[in-house]
Amino acid sequence: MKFSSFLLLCTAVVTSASSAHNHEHADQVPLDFARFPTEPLYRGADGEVTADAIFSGITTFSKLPWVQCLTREQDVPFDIAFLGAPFDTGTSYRPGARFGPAGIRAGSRRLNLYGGYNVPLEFNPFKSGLRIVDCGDIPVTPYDNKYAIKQIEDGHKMLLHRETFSPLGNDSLTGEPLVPISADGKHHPRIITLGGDHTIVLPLLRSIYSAYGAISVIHFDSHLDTWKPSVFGGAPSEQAAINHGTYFWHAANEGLIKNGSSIHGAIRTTLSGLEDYENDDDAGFLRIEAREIDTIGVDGIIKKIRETVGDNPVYLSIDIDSIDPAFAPATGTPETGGWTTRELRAILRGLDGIPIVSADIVEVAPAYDTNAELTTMAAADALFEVLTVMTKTPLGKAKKD
Ligand SMILES: *[C@@H]1O[C@H](CO)[C@@H](O)[C@H](O)[C@H]1NC(C)=O
Ligand SMILES: *[C@@H]1O[C@H](CO)[C@@H](O)[C@H](O)[C@H]1NC(C)=O
Ligand SMILES: [Mn+2]
Repeated sequence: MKFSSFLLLCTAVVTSASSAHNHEHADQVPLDFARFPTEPLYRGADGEVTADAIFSGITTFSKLPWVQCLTREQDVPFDIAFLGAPFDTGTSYRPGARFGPAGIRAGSRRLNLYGGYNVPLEFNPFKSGLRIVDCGDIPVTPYDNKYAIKQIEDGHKMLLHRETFSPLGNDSLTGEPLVPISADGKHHPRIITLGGDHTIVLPLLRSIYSAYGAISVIHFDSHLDTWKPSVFGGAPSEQAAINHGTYFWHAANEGLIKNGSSIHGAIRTTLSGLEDYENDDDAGFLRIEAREIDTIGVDGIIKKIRETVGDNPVYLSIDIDSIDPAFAPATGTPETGGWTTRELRAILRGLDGIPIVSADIVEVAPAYDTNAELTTMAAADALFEVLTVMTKTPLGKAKKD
């Protein structure tokens, strides 16, 4: 009995490795999946009985297959990768986001192939035909920020320039193959980075630039993060100048952000003065204040975002502190008066159809969480919306005649 189920498992592994593209979702079978007919815990719609339980086993994001993308398994193609960046030595207040990747993975246990149908978006991202994997974490030194930032850029870039597993498909109107939307004309897989404090977005945008050029950014955060180093902690040294309040200032000055088609949402921080907003304008961003949820509402916010980014390729960065600390307390610099988890999730679903080329969630510091794991669960659920939107939207456009 044991031996035959072992054989079954081997067959499944061999099949998924050798077949080009199958519609059985073999690639998305949860990590610790095992057939075990005598002690059924779950019976799927097709009568398949498994011993896989949501509270058991090794924890990857959504129990996705773990691929050692940066080391031993560099030849395994994928379409979307989750990737941890456990860096938190750029924070100004509470440290601890280095445990974010592990925490967010733990918060994602209940989201997987068998329970992954997103009701409002009417789609199961794990059954999209795309191959989604968890690549583990980028090795990040906690002793040298300059080196760590380079490690994050190089790790992300390595994955971004891999072959994709799935072809783009054909345009539904013309039947012609879609062409990539990248600046270099190539196909690129998408990466969802688990932070880490927000500093990591500087090396991530440097990597994105290598494939897409300057990119439109959608940024959910209670803070601007476009502060000049002289205003935000950067006075002592060149290294202090790169931190979680200044990385967008550096990114804008390096030309990584598309001016005028990038936008912040959920802003509610106090300022050094109104000149912070002038400085933010110079960095190329429009702003949606957190309190606009009470005036224009979720639909108005979605409309403003869509008008700003148009049909540009978009990089999405989510600071968990965009959510109110009542719902997501475990973060580096909490600000009251934020959005509910429900509101942020609805806004993320409103991005459906926007070509999001990569994304991150940052500033999750699990040590400050409740015993009920509110924050890590909110982070994982927000990413579930992002993953659904991504899998519904191919990174291609119709060929122009
Ligand atoms: C796309 O169209 C090509 C012909 O241009 C065809 O060979 C291919 O099977 C189509 N692919 C899909 C996914 O329909
Ligand atoms: C973005 O455009 C505005 C308005 O034209 C300009 O003032 C600002 O310097 C630009 N920012 C960057 C980073 O190029
Ligand atoms: Mn923030």
